[in-house]
Amino acid sequence: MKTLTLFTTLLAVSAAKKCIVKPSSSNDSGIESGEESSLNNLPSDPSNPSNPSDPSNSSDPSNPSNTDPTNPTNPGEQTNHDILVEKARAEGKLPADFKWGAATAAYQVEGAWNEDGRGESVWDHFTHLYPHNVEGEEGNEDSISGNVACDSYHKFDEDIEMMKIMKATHYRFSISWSRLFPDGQAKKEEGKWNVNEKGVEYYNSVINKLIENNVTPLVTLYHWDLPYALHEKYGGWLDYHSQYDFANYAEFCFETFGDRVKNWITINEPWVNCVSGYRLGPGKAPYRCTGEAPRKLANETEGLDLQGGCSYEIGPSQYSPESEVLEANRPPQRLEDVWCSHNILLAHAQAVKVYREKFQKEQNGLIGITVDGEAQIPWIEPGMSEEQKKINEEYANLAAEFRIGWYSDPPVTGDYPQSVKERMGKDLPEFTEEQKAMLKGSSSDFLGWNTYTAHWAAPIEGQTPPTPEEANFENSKRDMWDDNCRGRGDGWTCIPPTLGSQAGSSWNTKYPPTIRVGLNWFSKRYEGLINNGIIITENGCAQPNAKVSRANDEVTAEYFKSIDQPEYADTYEEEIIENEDDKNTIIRDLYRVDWYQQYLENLRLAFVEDKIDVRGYMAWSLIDNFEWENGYETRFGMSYIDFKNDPELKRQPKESLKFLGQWYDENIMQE
Ligand code: GBH
Repeated sequence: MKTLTLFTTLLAVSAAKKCIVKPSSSNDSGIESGEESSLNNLPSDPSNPSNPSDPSNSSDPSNPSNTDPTNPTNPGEQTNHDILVEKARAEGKLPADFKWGAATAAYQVEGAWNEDGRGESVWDHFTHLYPHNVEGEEGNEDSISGNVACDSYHKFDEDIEMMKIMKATHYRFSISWSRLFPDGQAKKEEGKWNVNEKGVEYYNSVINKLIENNVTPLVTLYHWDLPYALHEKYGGWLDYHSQYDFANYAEFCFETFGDRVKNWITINEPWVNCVSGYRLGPGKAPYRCTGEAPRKLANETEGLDLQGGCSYEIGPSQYSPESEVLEANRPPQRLEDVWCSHNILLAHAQAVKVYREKFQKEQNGLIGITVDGEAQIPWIEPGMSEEQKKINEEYANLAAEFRIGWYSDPPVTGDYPQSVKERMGKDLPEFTEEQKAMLKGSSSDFLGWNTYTAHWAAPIEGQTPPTPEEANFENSKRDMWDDNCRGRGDGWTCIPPTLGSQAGSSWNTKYPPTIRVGLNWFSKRYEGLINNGIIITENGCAQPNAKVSRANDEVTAEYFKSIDQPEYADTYEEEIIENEDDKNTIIRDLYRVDWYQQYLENLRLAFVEDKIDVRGYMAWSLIDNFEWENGYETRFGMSYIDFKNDPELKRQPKESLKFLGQWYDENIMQE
């Protein structure tokens, strides 16, 4: 273990000092880049007049030190938050109103999938229909679905005990839409909602228990568990009606829980929901695959073979009011992920509109979206010319506009990035003027960002950007490389070097400056447009396990030494790897401790030195849980659950959970 401990301490210091990789220089934010920029018509007034009400003066009643947000109508005036920030920066710490906690999602933890009137979600339906799409024990349905998961539906008290160990001030959880509205359609008739009362009881008790325990709820309305009924009715997010059903469901939640919930996230990770669910192969429900699946299951998805797990099962869909109605049970189509993204962004905006118009003034809460996306690191090689470095920096920004800006620009600035529009051509749906006005500022209260891994970016040699005539989905990124491996063998296997060491999930590599690079990127790009900063709504890793290949370690280490960043020549000893038969290897999660230590140090520096307005950090995840297609043995939790042998599903704190409690004491101001 020596190597790791030593490495951990060294790293905390050196990562902190050296490794902020700046986003590309002159052209980095896309804002000042003149004609090229989608953002050159930004309003000068950050208070977003397009929003019917603004969230000024709201406060978080359950957290008295937290007098969010700043008051945009008096920009000169010092708020309570500003004072806390000043005090904290002077001590090199995070402020006393920093939102500190852990995150989970309903389908991954609740279980009780068919109890008390809960309706089926796409995840119930598709894990049951295609059991081979999830890693687990053949024939053991509970091991390949969220049927039981952590049973938080019955064991929420135990989850709270875990929060206390890390000294959480906040807890991020999601509401299962189909637990409240089994058919997905919330309706209010004669003052009464058609809601499943048992579901309401459950979330009321979760919220009340949190508040009793001084933990502030941060609630996600949608974390990928679309009611199956809406998939069957109109193909879910492919149909533009989904935005209205989502807004109705959201309205119920604001009306019912908004007296106590002051922090709302509309949608979790629209990219993953749409790209993994509707294009990349059968990783995520509803298992639509357009055959592209470059990195996974390439053979099995050939010919859109149902046995490969791609599903034709879908309702008739109308992408937009102008589109034709596509027939039910059709094979997956080109651009489904693009339309899903379009409609889910509109759904977010519709829900925010409801909140702003009917609830925010009175309830004084905040609302925003959570996007995911790898911060993009310009590829460098020893001896690379300054000119090439510059080009790579430009491509890093371009790659970030595709990967992140596609989802974060519309809710902030009101439209897709200019680069995405130009390169996608007619394949990118357009927002109407009315929709742009509705989108603009819809995440101006705060922006949520889930950050795990970074990607390198650079142009691809011999390729040119698409001309306007060539602009379409397929050509849009043809000259752009962005990945955390240098290359991909047989469509999936990673060719080293990798960007950081391999954690316990194939895509999950450890590169701690990620968080600082990304925070700087957002902050530049949206300067003056987000009133209450950025919240890291997820960050974490799966401890390396038996499934992880370490074949790349050496080449990766050599590479980082060759570019003078030896601190990322990350190596760890065999004993760090989880062994399902020895729970000590799982509880002593030193790889994860090191991850948190380094990422948090980068977060601290982003706040203290770069003066980034970052307001919260939610670790993923509080407890081991259902890791989607990777099942239960890819563990992101800071509390151990022995899913295989313990029918009680007892939670046991790992080292990392205690480490976070200690980090809180040492790095966050107490007043
Ligand atoms: C989060 O997303 C989820 O919100 C959470 O539910 C989940 O449990 C947690 O991660 C851990 O996985 O290889 O090209 O397909 C993580 C963000 C972004 C990570 C996309 C995986 C895969 C890219 N994800 N990434 S690709």
